Amino acid sequence: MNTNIRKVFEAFASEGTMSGYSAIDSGHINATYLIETEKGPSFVLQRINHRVFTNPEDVVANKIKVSKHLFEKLRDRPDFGKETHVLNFLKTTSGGYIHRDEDGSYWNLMEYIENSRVYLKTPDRGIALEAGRAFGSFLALTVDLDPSKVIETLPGFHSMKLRFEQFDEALLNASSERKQSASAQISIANELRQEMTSLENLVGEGKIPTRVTHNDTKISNALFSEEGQALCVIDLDTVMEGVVHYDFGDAVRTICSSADEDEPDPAKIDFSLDYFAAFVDGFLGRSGLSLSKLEIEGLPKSAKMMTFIVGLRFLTDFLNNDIYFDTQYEEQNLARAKSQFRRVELIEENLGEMTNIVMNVSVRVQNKSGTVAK
Ligand code: GN1
Ligand code: MG
Repeated sequence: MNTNIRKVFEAFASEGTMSGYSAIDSGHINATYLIETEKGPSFVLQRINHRVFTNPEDVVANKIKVSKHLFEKLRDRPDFGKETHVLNFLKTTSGGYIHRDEDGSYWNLMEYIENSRVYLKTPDRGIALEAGRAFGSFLALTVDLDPSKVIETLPGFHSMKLRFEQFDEALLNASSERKQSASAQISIANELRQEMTSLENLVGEGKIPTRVTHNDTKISNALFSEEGQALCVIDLDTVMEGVVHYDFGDAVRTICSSADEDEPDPAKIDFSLDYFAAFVDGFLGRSGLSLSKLEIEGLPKSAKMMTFIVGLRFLTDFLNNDIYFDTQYEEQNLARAKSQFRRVELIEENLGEMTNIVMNVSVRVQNKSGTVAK
């Protein structure tokens, strides 16, 4: 698509004249561009993939709702605008936060947070801790936002049952070549089928409270300062009602490994308990997040479950001939699935230690606050 980025940018009521732009390639669904202006601030322009997000207006409404809520909670803090930021969306010249271009594509624009950087992989334990603090704080700050007021833009997004239904359907339609190349991963998925639905059952029984969750807490969705402080959680496309385990588990998937998301060689994939301990310290110990006993107990296992569900989705997309996630090379979705399933194995091996870490940190937090998790 040969989009006129300047024209799209000018549809928004921002100050400044565009001097250049570049694509930010880390996402798998939407297209994102960094817009530079002659003298003023930079911006982030995003085209919402409306094949995936069939109601882009709802996606943007959720992003605005959550950002406004965060802004209200943080605006009076002394570190606001320095070490703490909230995404700031711009309106179009005709009002509203979405621009629809001539091709029918949907766009939204945010201010770029100056002097910030992202990591695709965790470089050290300090970043793991700060990432934990950022994603934990996000949940602590949105705890008073009624989840039913946030629109379910992608129904069943983290539903294991739905993801297995989609996998089963993909298996029925897949080519024999693709099934053959993915045969080991197909077996792993089938073996884990029962175990992986246990959290969903607890949620269904109402035993775990729902809340507003981010739902895509990979390391690249937090911004950091050059000094390594977490500044802001970004990519609010999937904010919806969920449970703490979605955000905790998905974060562990990327934060506790220094391998690429699509690293196909199992020998090159690690799981760092050291990063995990730092992440838990940030998430539970330094974020102000308060959880029930049942929520805390489910955290270690949620890392396995969320890593698995993402792997299952990559595998399903591979079987479907790569129709959902962007791919840069043949078999990338299979490589991504292999890599996630290897992480699942490593998490299983480390589950005992992970449980000790979670329990130790949660006891420390309770002792400090004088409350006991119920
Ligand atoms: C997708 O588009 P991106 O990169 O922010 C996906 C997430 C996956 C992630 C895996 C709407 O996120 O669910 O966890 O890829 N988003 C959607 O990297 O499906
Ligand atoms: Mg995302």
